[in-house]
Amino acid sequence: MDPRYPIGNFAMPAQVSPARRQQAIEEIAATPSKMRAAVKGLSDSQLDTLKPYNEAAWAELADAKTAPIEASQTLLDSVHTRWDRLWRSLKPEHFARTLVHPEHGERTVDWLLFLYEWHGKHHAAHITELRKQKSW
Ligand code: NI
Repeated sequence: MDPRYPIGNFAMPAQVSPARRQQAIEEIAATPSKMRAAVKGLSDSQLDTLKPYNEAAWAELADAKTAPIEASQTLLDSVHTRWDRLWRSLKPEHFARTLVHPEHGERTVDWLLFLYEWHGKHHAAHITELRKQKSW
């Protein structure tokens, strides 16, 4: 397994339905508590070991290096509180709307939804897989 992709690469679901969208919204809503559980009980030095799996440049900034993890958890909670309301406010037709992603070009709102469903699981798995590997 490639440790950078513990749950594999992102792929759009083969079939998109309202129920599948709802599942993605629930998964995104659960991300902050899953991250909290994933890092629970880790020491500062164990948390530093997680850095190689973070985005390289971001991890070099002073706040990423030195801020207590609770600051990041609170940030994640806040972003997801806002985000959850946004996702749940969308009507079925909104998911087909297009946007231009700076790296991926033209995509749909559905793509963004499923990408972020994957993204939360992806980062939580970085931590849980490393904990397994190190027996933390
Ligand atoms: Ni990421």
